[in-house]
Amino acid sequence: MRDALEELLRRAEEELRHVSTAEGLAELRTRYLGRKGLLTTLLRNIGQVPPGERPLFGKRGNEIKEILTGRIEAALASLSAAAEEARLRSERIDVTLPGRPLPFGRLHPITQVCDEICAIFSRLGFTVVEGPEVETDYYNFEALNIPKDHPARDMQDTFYIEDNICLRTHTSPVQIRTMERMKPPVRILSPGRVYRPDSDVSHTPMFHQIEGLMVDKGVTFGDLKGILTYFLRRVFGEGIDLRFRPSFFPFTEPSAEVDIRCVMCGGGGCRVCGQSGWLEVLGSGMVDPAVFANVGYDPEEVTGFAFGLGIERIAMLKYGISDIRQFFENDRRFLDQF
Ligand code: 2U9
Repeated sequence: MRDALEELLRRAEEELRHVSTAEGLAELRTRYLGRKGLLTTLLRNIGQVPPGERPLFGKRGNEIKEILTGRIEAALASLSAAAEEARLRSERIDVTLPGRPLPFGRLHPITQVCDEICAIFSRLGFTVVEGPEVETDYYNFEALNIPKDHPARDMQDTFYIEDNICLRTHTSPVQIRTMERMKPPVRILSPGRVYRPDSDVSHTPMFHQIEGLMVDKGVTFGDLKGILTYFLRRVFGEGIDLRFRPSFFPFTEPSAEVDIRCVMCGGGGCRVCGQSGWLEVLGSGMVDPAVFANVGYDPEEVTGFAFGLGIERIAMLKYGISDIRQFFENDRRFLDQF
């Protein structure tokens, strides 16, 4: 019986040498040391051993059990150490490799032109103010003296969200809100997104506007002309030729549109200026007394001028871009030029 024990140990050690997986080791452990395992069975049959040999048989059996348990544990430990080693090796990072360069972002041309315009006016004492893009009928139209039957109210010119709630069609509501909050003197600039249901080479349903407003005692049409002339010279160059042409807006009286000599043909007439030699760049006027009354300003006390321009239009003229939709296609070949 003692020989059977030694033979079992020899066989188990021989098998251990050939097992190289955790599953194989687990199987071997069950087969030898499990409840119905070879060693367990042998020890359970101790009754067949002559009584005098039983103590030694039992002692040796337990030793073999410990030897095998130890060997299996050691083999398992060295397997998992090897696996860990392989994992570390495969995940090794070469920290000496140069980093991958990230492409730098840049400001969108509309943002650049907007910033440029804001910088020019901030030197003249104008402060930038912003406001909601979803507006009430009152702030977008009523307060600006745009009556209920005005064509600009038609569904085709305004995105309505519900009755009396629309996407702002201009940034003028920001000026109304600001005047409600502060007393004159007011010198503000309101850049931002505006929305109108138009779409062609010179219109997109969303575009960007900047409006300006200056209100104080004694502001005149001369101030309007002086400031807008200074502004347009800064943007389009000192040598630019411009003219103030009478116009009409419900919120200004008198009103004027400002044209610059065509940057494409120099005034001779071309497709861009519709053969007129002039390009319209902005609208302006003296704030209508009815608008002042709506915000609680006394039209007998203060006067003011306002103007509005489309940023896309200014950028298109400045850079000679013929299709406004290019600003919104996010084509890097286009955007990277600015
Ligand atoms: C208040 C009072 C008056 C803003 C003005 C214009 C003329 C104008 C257009 C230019 C091109 C809009 O983007 S565009 O289509 N704007 O012609 N805007 S006067 O007048 C105001 C604004 C606010 C309280």
